[in-house]
Amino acid sequence: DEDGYDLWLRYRPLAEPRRSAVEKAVRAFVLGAASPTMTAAREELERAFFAMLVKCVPVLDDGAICDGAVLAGTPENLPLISALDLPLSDLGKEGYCVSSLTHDGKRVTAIAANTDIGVLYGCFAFLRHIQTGGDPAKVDLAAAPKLDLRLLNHWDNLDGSVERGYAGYSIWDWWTLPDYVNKRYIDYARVNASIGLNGTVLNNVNAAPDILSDFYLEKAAKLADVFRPYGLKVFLSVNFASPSALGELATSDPADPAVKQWWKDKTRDVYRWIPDFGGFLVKANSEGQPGPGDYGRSHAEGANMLADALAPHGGILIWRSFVYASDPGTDRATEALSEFKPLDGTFRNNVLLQVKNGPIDFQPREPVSPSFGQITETPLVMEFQITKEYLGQTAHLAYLGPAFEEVLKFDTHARGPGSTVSRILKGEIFPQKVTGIAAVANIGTDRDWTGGTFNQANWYVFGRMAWDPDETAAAIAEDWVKMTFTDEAGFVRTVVDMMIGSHETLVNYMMPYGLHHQVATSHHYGPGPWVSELDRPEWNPTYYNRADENGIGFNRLANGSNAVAQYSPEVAAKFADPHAFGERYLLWFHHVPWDFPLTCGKTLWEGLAARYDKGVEGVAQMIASWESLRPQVDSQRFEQVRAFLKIQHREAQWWRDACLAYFSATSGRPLPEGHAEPA
Ligand code: GCW
Repeated sequence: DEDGYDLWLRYRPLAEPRRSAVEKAVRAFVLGAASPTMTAAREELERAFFAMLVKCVPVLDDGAICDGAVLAGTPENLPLISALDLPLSDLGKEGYCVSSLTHDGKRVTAIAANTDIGVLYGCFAFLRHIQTGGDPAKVDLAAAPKLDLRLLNHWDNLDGSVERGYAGYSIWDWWTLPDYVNKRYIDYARVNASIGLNGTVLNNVNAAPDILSDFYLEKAAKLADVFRPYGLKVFLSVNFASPSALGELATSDPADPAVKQWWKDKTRDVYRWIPDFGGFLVKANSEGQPGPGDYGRSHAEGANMLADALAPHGGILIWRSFVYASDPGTDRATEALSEFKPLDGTFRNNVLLQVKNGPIDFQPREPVSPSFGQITETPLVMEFQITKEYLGQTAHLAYLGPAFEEVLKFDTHARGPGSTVSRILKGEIFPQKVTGIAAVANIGTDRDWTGGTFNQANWYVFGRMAWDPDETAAAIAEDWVKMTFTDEAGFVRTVVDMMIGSHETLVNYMMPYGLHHQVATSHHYGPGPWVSELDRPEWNPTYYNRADENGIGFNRLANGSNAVAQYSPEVAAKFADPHAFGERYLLWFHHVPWDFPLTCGKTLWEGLAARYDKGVEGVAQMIASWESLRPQVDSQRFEQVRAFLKIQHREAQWWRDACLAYFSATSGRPLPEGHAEPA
């Protein structure tokens, strides 16, 4: 049985004839001179092939190559690499190439890069090739990451709890650090390196000021030491009011010279602890967090003060654009851009603005945030959410690959057709000195890290898309399934199909046709479309659905909140067409009568009911698919997924019945004929 701890680095004994084929191609390792990273590479190769071949593969000295040698190194640490004429100049600092070739009459595999970390990434690429059934004697891989910063954001609190975490407690044990290094920290770094992630923000954006005390910095420094060989840089979230909150100054006003000096000194301390520290992440003047606005200063004044403290050390300041509630009369969807557009161009050049994928908050489906395309002079970092706060949390199977892909491929038309979000992130539309992408992690102390096997896939797909935002969700799912379960073709097809359809299925039973924020209060679990009594208007589901006897949906057109005007004219025109994009964003942008005719010929009310039914049916189909795979999955993971799918099925019905009951009551309409009876 499997407890899932190994995630996709699940090296299991190979069966014949594959074992012999792999053994023939992997007879010995020839490795570049040792360094912490090269040691990590060597250990990974040894661990993996020992497990897959059930025998030790020897490490040979440089020069002594044989048939089946695997050479891993850089031109500097393994001179042989220079003799091989590999396309290293295209690979940059983190890229790799892995090639089967003949050298001195010997058939060898070269894993080559310009840097040690590139070699480690190349080793993982070679292992993936083997794990996914590739020919061990015919390898031809070359890749370099398309984005510079590829970050996980942990919303981990110093007391060990995780905000919006559904997989146990924080894996950082602040009590026993720095003396005790849990092996899990090393595995965490390995796993992230295996998908090319290169940075991690250790603590919650709702940041405790204490993280900047020496007491915690020493612990964070220990984690940085553990992660360093794996290319993973440490970043910290900081509380904007730290100087005053820590009792060291009377104010945290960014215009105060003492405050500026405090941050300079503090930042210098941080770099003393962590010489290659990545930078700070800040949530300011958002949901009660302090910020420059508390002192009448702008986001730019606040961000620039911190950027100035970081600049001498080469550090990066990532400022979040997730702000709202400036004025209760304003459409929340417009607030981030309205706040930051006027500041565009006024940030220091080591400031990056981190923008959530949609304009509200990680809803099952949102149109792209208008900041992508409209913020043109400040580098943007995408913020996705891996943890499924609004998507069924632990148990619901929702593979996020297609959702990420939908956002990354979206054409903003910011500089004519082809101005996709992916290209904006890569700096191809507006020049960016540094590029990046981040996602809120779903990692915790659960044995399987993520509280369920299929949640692992969301960590995996984020890493792969961070490395290459143009990869497809389907191709990545296929790799993940092969590495996590088996590469048997029928099995892979069935599971990939389940995964690819799962996000749309969830949208259908939770919030079809562009509905959003229909969740119960605060924990965000389960339906609550009727909730209307919360103090902040923009927290109420009724604020978003606007359902009454006449119709439903949020009018964001020119005669409504005019949020469409924040997009380029081409995109705005499409959003203004209710039928565009397969009616995916219909009720996001339009308030329509219940009898509004849909493309399919149904009225909106009939269509809505049909979508909820379809969502429930989609889960039933996933159950049937999964049941058919029982013989091919170990019982532990099989039973967990099966039990989770049953929960999901029950809760899909709950969503459907609760939402339709509410909309039926508000519209005064009976459930459409033929609609499934409430469960
Ligand atoms: O998604 C919402 C969450 C908050 C979170 C906030 C944010 C960290 O409900 O828990 O706080 O967004 O992104 O800052």
